[in-house]
Amino acid sequence: MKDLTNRIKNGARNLVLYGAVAFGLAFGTGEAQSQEQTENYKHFVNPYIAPREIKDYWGSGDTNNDGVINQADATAMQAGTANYRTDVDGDGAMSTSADLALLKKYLNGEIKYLPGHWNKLESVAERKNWFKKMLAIDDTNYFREGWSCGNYSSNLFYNMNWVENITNWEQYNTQNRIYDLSDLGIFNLPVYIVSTTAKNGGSHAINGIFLGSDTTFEDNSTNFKYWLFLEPQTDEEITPGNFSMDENKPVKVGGIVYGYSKSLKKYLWVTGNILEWNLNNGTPSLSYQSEDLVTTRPSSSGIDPGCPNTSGYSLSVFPNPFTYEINVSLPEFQNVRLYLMDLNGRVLFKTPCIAPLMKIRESVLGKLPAGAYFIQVGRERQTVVKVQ
Ligand SMILES: [Ca+2]
Ligand SMILES: [Ca+2]
Ligand SMILES: [Ca+2]
Repeated sequence: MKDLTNRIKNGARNLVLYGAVAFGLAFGTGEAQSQEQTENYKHFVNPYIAPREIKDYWGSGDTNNDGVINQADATAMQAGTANYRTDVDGDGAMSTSADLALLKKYLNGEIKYLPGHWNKLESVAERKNWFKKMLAIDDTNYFREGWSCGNYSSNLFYNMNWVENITNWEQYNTQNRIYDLSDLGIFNLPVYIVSTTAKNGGSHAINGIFLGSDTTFEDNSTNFKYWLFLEPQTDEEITPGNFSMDENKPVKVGGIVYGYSKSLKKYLWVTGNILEWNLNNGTPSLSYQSEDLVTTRPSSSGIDPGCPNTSGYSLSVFPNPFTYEINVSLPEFQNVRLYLMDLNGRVLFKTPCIAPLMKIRESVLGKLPAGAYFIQVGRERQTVVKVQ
């Protein structure tokens, strides 16, 4: 790590990235809800989803880049077409027989999504696995003479995330032309720039991505522990107390975004933060969140895909009160999960809903103490009471 320490020391002198401009200055109350809000901004304040609604990104499976993933893409792969979109297993090798086999599985419905379809991924493990693969492919961690930590962090942000119209940004043209923009947004992953303080006291810039939680009710973007932080100079994971993150200094998540300011009546680029925590011996406490920050996973992302249809239907749970068994009746097949939780939202049991009538049996319920619990299916929640 000596090499990294020296590079950070050298770089820290140049680090003048953040702190002066917050989104609040450019996007006051209500302004971000404006019709004139840019796509870039809408995605920037939503750490759950890919930065762009496109198919032109690493591993998408859209071999011929026509915006649709279908048989023509498999045919083109079979005929030898190879590009970054054809590396659907994310191993860095394009258009291999393994990639083709995986794409075919997706096309014939054997799998619901490809490993790079970020918005559809259903578990932390899937998201972490794909992000690590893309990080291994991305070359930001290769040494560049004269770069500061902020340069590495910005470079990873550009490659993973995106900035709309960046070449029209005055600051880009005066200060930032050192970046190779041929990879701008190529990975289409919601990676942010993270401002920290290094253990030597210097301002430092690293990166982070929200991987979320498999427990729906903890899957909140303000929850520090569900972010993965990394050192873009080495690709290593960072936790409080590592050299790159002093465990007693603030951690700020942000980046660069193109948006519309109603007060200034113009489109502009802003550097700023969507989230800040104070660390105290490594324990985070939230100190700022953008008023536009999205804090629940959008149902269209593929989590609980039946959710949009579940609002308003009545969940039938019986008997209630219960002793050893609960039946949960759905009006029709719903591709959602069923959760049993305590009153603090802690998940005690979960299962996919595979039939209109679900049973939670004695093996699960027998050992629960008497008291009140929640049953949650999709967005519907009911209180049930266990009696002895
Ligand atoms: Ca296609
Ligand atoms: Ca591959
Ligand atoms: Ca890398």
